[in-house]
Amino acid sequence: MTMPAENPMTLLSTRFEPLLLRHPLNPILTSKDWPYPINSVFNAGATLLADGTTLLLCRVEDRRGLSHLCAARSANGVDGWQIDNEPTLMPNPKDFPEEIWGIEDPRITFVPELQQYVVTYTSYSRGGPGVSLALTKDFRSFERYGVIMPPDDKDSALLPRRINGYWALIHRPATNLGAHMWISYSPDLRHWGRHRLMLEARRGAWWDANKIGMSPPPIETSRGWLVLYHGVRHTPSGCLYRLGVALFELENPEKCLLRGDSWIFGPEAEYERRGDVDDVVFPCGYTTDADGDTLNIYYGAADCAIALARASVRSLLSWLDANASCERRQRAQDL
Ligand code: BMA
Repeated sequence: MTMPAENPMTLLSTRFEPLLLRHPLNPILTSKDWPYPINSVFNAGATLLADGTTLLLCRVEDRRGLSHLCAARSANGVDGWQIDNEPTLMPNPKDFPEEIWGIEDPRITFVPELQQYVVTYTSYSRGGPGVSLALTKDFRSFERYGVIMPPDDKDSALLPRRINGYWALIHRPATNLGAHMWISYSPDLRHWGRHRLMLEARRGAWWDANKIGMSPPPIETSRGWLVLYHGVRHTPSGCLYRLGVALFELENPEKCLLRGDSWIFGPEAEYERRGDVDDVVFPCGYTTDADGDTLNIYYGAADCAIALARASVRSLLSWLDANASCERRQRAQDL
């Protein structure tokens, strides 16, 4: 009998210790917390400011159905949020027509070389979702670079440093043949090329078949870039968004070293299972505690609220060692 490449015995021996622990105060932000009328708040980018404040750049859906971004700041990253009294970054379709139906799902990368935060986000237009980029020093004023990856493309984040002299962007172009994660390189953040397939959606019955996308920006560890990604399972009663993990080579991030076979986090709590879109956990950001190991992962729950789960980099890496198969690239004609 031919064994599938991913060894089922690995799965049978897996003990499902939770790797991401939900915060007891979840959900930590909902529309009720907002200082102006909105429909929902979810999918937030996250970063630590220089003074230790946690900043979330939240996707806020207004009561027309269009999204903008709004900043919320907290001293402990859990409660006491100071939310901007008005939208922080609004779509600007006059100058950026690709934003006509809103801007969504920001990911934040602090780039030491630029001493700025680079925000990549989905700009939604008649052509579909595309990837846009903006720079900021303070999350009050932004320099927009406009659309950097045309539709249909989303789920992007910049790596915080150059790789072999080039900026590297992970993103998720979609075609009717599937939606996989790609990486592209640029000398100046404006012109992108050397596109490479980074991680493929699996096929058939897998939890991450057909459609995957990066979730928060990659986490740099001594063993490689740790990447949390979402897999979308289409079921007769809707989509199921779950989270998996993979590890990529530090100086060659298109090379996958390890990929977990099973998902590590999925919708279970009531606020994840029921909302505007049921059964969705969708992290777009994380911060790291001073111990250098504890991750605070901020995720959208059922497209209605923001929740927090904690994880340990060390545990994620040991779990991958025990539960991952080495990623095998399929031949180009299989795509
Ligand atoms: C994805 C994105 C996310 C959203 C999710 C579930 O395609 O649009 O913003 O949270 O669907 O609706």
